[in-house]
Amino acid sequence: MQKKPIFVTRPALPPLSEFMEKVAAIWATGVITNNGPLHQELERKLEEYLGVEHLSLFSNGTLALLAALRALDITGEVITTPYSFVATAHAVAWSGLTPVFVDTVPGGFNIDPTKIEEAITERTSAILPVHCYGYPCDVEAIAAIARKRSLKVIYDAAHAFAVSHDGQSVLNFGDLSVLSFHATKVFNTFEGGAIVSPNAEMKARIDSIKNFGFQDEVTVLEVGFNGKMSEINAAMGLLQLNRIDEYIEGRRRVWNIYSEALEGVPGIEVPRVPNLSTHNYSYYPILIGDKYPETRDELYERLKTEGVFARRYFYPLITDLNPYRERLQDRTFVHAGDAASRVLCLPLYPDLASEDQARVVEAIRKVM
Ligand code: T4K
Repeated sequence: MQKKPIFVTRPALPPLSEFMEKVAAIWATGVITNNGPLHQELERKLEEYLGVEHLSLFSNGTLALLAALRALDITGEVITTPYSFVATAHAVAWSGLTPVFVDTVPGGFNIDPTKIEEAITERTSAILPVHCYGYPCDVEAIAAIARKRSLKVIYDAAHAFAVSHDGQSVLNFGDLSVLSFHATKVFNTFEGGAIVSPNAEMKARIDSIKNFGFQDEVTVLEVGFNGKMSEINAAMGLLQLNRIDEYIEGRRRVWNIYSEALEGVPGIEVPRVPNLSTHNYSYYPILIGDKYPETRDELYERLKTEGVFARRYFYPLITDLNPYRERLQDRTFVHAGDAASRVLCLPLYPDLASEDQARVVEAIRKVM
């Protein structure tokens, strides 16, 4: 008999009745998009919850990345990481800019600040690091380089919802931070995203860029696009926000069960919670080493036959994908390559049933 599939994630969903009430309210007003009341309420409530001052909602994280690059007038080359979802590099390339890839730290998943300076040229204008799996980058080292070399920093914080660093939101570091509210994320609005800005002027420019560049009915300030979030997505966000602490707590519970069950299994490296930050438990990336009887890919394939759909985020490296391979400078990505060849993200979501999680653990342990 085919086993019930267990996916890498399932979206947390509010009760349908609550959602339908919100839908009815939208129907009653007839305001379904363009900075409607729910959109405004969600921006305010997210600012409050996340501990940030100025947040602009978007229809997805990728468009938010494009708007962030435009809002800071980035030109030429952008230093980024090969170890991410392809959207990070796509946003740079789609903007007509050149991504310049820098390796990740040994034993970690984020860009290595000690390798950034050697990648800077006279064309470099920004750094686009990723807080991969919600682990904060070395924001202090990156800020020091940016200051010294007059570069802008945009954090791809798609995984970093509700993550704090050194006592404050990690979204307050850098010039801008970009979030994703996709279905697979800790906080989802079906599709969605946001930019966190340091001041009201920057938020106003970003809000204009995502609305075709309009300032008012008759004034278009610049070439913008349509990146607006609809009222239906905002309604979903408001309901999700009511339960977000519960969702994160559910994730923490699942995370801890994995760590207890897998710690000490030869050849399995379990992820650590970073000391200085409040974590969101967005992913559970294990690294498969030589002492495990199967390679990562053998394990990945076998798990699938057992109905466990773990994912190799982020394999292949972006630098091994067709659009980027040919642009490669003379650089190697030893540590990012090592992580990409050994990583496996295990199923993790707030209401992962304990018997399903036990199936995942058993499938991993049984070849020992
Ligand atoms: N920067 C970073 C660092 C990112 O990770 C991402 C997105 C972005 C930027 C761009 O943000 P957005 O423009 O997406 O807002 C997923 C997501 O589509 C993507 O948002 C995410 N990163 C990436 C890491 O993962 P896939 O192709 O792996 O998704 P998919 O459809 O295979 O879904 C994985 C599993 O989730 C499915 O097996 C089942 C479950 N699922 C998925 C969806 C969509 C559901 O249960 N329900 C659903 O509706 O990319």
